[in-house]
Amino acid sequence: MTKEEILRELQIRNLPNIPEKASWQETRAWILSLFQQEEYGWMPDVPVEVSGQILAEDERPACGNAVYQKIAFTMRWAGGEHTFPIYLVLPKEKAKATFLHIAFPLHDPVHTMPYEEMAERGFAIAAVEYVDITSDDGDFDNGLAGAWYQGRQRGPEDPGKIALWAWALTKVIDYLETLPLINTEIIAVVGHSRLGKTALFTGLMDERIALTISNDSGCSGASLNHGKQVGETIEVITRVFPYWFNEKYLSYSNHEEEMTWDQHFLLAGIAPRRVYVASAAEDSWADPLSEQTAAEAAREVFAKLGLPRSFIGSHVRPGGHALARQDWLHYMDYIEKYMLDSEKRG
Ligand code: GTR
Repeated sequence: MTKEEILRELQIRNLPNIPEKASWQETRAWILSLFQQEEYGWMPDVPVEVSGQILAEDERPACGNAVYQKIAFTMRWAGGEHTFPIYLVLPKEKAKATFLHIAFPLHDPVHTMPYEEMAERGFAIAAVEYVDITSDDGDFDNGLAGAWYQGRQRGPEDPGKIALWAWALTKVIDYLETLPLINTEIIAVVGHSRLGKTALFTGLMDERIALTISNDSGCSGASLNHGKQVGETIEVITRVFPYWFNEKYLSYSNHEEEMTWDQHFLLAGIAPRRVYVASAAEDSWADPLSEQTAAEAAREVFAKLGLPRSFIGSHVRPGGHALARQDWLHYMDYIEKYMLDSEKRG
């Protein structure tokens, strides 16, 4: 798709504007509340202690002698705790940047992670298989959901599964901050599809994340609801996956055009930190044109804050719905080009 097509979409979609508050800080706080209140649910707000125990460790000669570790990570709060694995790949020297990957099961060949290449280029990886946090279904009695709710009935504003996965990721960052070989100045959170939605919400919530990467996140991720012509709608997603969201979001089903907000608010709300919106040309269910139009709408907000276009990176690669090697190469190139060499920032 061309830039002209995206700009034309932006004109015809008639998107709502973000209400301006006295300062960007206030606007951002308003956006944060909006997405917790209306879509994903309120992220639990309790003090959490984190710890990690190395379960397995070895050196990987095939990827620049990077060290691989499997960690048993525990998050603990007054009255509850949950333990799940984090998979770490640590380059020999302190990493130039760290990918925090909220991943589908890593043995699934559709969801590539070229960790050898990543480690050789000096990136650290912290990967979490999302269902180890809590299951991807309407059961709130297992994993982190079970430990948090402890059989309590979920209220209309309480977190759904996306918010719980995101909450866990913010706590993983607490732990990563204790590891000397990890670079926490440049943390890039990455997720694909439902986990792209999760990555976006995590990036909105946690200001320690320097780059938030949405890979084919689609409906209720980077895609817009206003002017929807193709792909998944709120009606479909809340019917098939109601447990990803809070109850409030279900009320927007078939009322998209009346909404006073849309998903570009989420992308914009991450400013002044960076965002990357990746799409796949044949991924019509996620609606690549809509994802890129949202990125363009958010760029307008970034521009008002004096941030250059490149603060929202993007690509549309050929092919279908997947987190492909080509996507990872784009992410590494982007970080190297815009975030590592301070003279080139901008
Ligand atoms: C689909 C869902 C999408 C997307 C996708 C995925 O079935 O409708 O919103 O999240 O799953 O996660 O692969």
